[in-house]
This record gives sequence, C-alpha cells and structure tokens, in this order.
Amino acid sequence: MRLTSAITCLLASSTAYAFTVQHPSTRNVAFTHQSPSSSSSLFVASSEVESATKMNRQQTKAPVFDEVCETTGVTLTRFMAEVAMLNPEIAELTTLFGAIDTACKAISNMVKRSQLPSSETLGYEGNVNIQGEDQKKLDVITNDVLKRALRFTGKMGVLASEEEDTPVDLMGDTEKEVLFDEGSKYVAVFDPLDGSSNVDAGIPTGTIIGIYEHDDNCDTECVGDQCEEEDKECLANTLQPGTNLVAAAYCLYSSSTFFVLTLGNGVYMFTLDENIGEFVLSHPNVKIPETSSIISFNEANYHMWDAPLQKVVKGWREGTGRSGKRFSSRYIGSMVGDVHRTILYGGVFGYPGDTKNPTGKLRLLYEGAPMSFIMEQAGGLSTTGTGRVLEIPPEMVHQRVPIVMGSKQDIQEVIDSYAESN
Ligand code: AHM
Ligand code: MG
Repeated sequence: MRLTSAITCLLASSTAYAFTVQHPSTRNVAFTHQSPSSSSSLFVASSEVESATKMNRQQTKAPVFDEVCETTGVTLTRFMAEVAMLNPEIAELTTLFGAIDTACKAISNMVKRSQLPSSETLGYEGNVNIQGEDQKKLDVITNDVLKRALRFTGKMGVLASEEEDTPVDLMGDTEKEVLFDEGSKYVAVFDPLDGSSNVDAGIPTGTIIGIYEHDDNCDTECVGDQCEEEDKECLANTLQPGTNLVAAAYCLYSSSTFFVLTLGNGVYMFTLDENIGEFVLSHPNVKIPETSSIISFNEANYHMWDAPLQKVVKGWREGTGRSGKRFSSRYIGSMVGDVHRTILYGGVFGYPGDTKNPTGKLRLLYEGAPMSFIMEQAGGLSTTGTGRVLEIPPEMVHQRVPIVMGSKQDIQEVIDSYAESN
C-alpha cells in the first residue's frame, strides 16, 4: 500500500497530487498522481503553471494536499517523504529539511528558555559581525546549530550566513578552508536568528533559509592554498539570484513555532505540536489575500523614503489610495513575524531604501530572496519599487536590498507609483 493511502483523512475523493516541472530551456510538464478513489480529480492550477513559466527557473515539485486532517495531521517528515517518493530526483532535499526541522526545534527551545536566568544566552557575545552589528549570544549559538545540522547531512557544498564573514564550505574545518566534496548537491544561505535584537524582550524572532543547487562544475576537491582561482569562484555559488532557489523556508518562534516552506509550488505552513515534538501541516497551499489594509514598515523612516512610496503610503494612511480603505499599522520589527502575518492577513511589509541607507536594511541573499520566493509562491509580490527582488543577481554575500512585499494589488500600487514617477 502506498504511504499516501495510509493517510486516510487526507485522501478524500478530491485529493490528488499535482505538480509542475519547468526546465528553463526545454519543457513545462505537469505530473499528477490521483488517489485510488478519484478518477477525475486531476488538479493543476493554471496559475501555478503560469507562475512557473514567469519565474524562468527549474521548479521543484511538491504534492498538493487539499485537505488537512484536523486531528491526525501530516507531519513535516511525512510531507517530505511524500515529496521524495513522488520526485526521486529531489529526494536529497528530504535529508536537508530533516536537518532544518531539527535545528528549528532546537532553536525554538533555546529562544524559549533564553528568558530563564540559568540559560545565560541573552545579551551580547562581545563580537561584531562583518556588517558592524554587535552579535548577540543567540546569534552565534543558533548559527552554530544550523551550520552543524546542515553539515552532517553530507548534502551541502557551501553556505552563507548573516553571521559568517564569507561563504563557508561545510566540509572544511573552522579554518574555513576551500574544499568541495563531490557529493555536495546543495548550497544554503541563511539568517539563523532574524530579529535577534528583539529576543531579550521575548518578542518573535525567526530563521530564514534558502537552498540553491550546487554548481555541477564545482566538483573539484582542494584545500587552502592548493585551490585554484576557479575553485575559489565556486564559493560564489552562494551568489545566485532568487529565481534559482529550489527551496526556501522560515521558522517563526512566536506564540507557536511555525515551519513554513516552499519547494516552488505553493507555500506550506506547519505548526510545532509540542506534545509530539513534530511540525504538523496546519496551512496547506496558503495564499495571501489579494488586497488588505495593513501596513508594516518602520514608519519612523517615512520622511527619508522615496517620494513614490511616500505618496502611496500617505494614501493608505488617509484612505485615499486605490482601494479607498484606511490602512492600519502593524510592525513587530522582526521580518519573519511581519511577513508571516502579512501572508496570513494580507497587506504590505517593507523595509525600503531611504536617503540615509539607499539600499535599505535587509540582506538580499538570506533575507530578501528566500522571503520573496515564499511571498510570490503564496500569490503575493515582492519588489524594490522598480524591480522584482528575485531577479536581482547578488554581487556580495551581505548585499542589502530595498523591499516592499505583500498582497498583489497593494504592491502593484507601489510599482505603478514608481513607474509613474519616471
Ligand atoms: P537582523 O537580521 O540584524 O535581526 O535585522 C533584520 C531585522 C528584520 O527582521 C526587521 O525587519 C528589521 O531588522 C527591523 O529593523 P528596524 O529595527 O530598523 O525597524
Ligand atoms: Mg536578519
């Protein structure tokens, strides 16, 4: 019996697996697997095929669960097992997601316990990272947790983290030698504890992860000085535009712990059930409302923003924007929490450029691109105002990018305002 058949509450007659594959140069193929009781439930949303085409990238495949059993649930482990069974060529992602699953649970636990005097994990580490920011103890610890978890999958080539000066190969030791393992299939970029400035106050934080494919040409092995220039260039594997992402995920440490992922075909939200220690599918194929009336910016910077953005936000505040609705403000100051709410309730989250910091604050590689991938896969948009965030080729690991993302109609209003100002 197929594993899927055992999930009785999932396999109602309308349940089918549907997924699309796009190889940039060749084809756009739809595969389906239908449940035994369903002969006509072929389900491939045309919008998904269109969005795959638009993205011009190799799209990974995910099962579509269109029902969730309220009592039994589908764990992240089972979900990934389904993905692997139906898509053997990306089966190795299962190992990676297993590692991230464990790391997020460990980080969630640490963040929760951090308020206890005995944990001694609050406050500053005493180091400053490459971006001149004081590292919090939890920044350093969580970076280590994630790095170790990924390292022991044996699937990783290179990673880049907010807390590392340069990309790090995972097979090397702490000397950060340049060394590649032939089995390395993936490249990870991550921010281990985004919003960590909030953590001492017990306010939500999150982990952001993007997964790219490792360049097949980077299969040489070398150590330190033996490395040729081209080997070193392999480290630049982390510098891929968001359109190349094969997967992205975030974990939100809040009133619940969430694990939210996309494999390029919809967004799946899992909630940690502490009783069984598992992430359980709680929001399958979640879609952001097309419009809403919530804005989420650090509005103290309003006077320094670009005029086209000021104009739109002014209209939203006053109820004279395109929708005619008066918007409310909700701003945590933790991107993961703010984006999570935006996906569920709709609206606009942004950290735009301003006269002081023209490229804004958020980092393209491990904050902007993975979160934009998730936002687009949820049916939203993510823009700099003048361009799609996912299409920006990064030149540096810690490069910043102005971002406004959220409900399609509201973001379109921002894009139009920039276009009109030219
Ligand atoms: P961090 O990666 O150093 O934690 O900074 C990123 C965070 C985001 O989560 C959040 O959107 C932003 O910084 C908040 O910045 P500000 O305090 O300027 O509003
Ligand atoms: Mg961050």
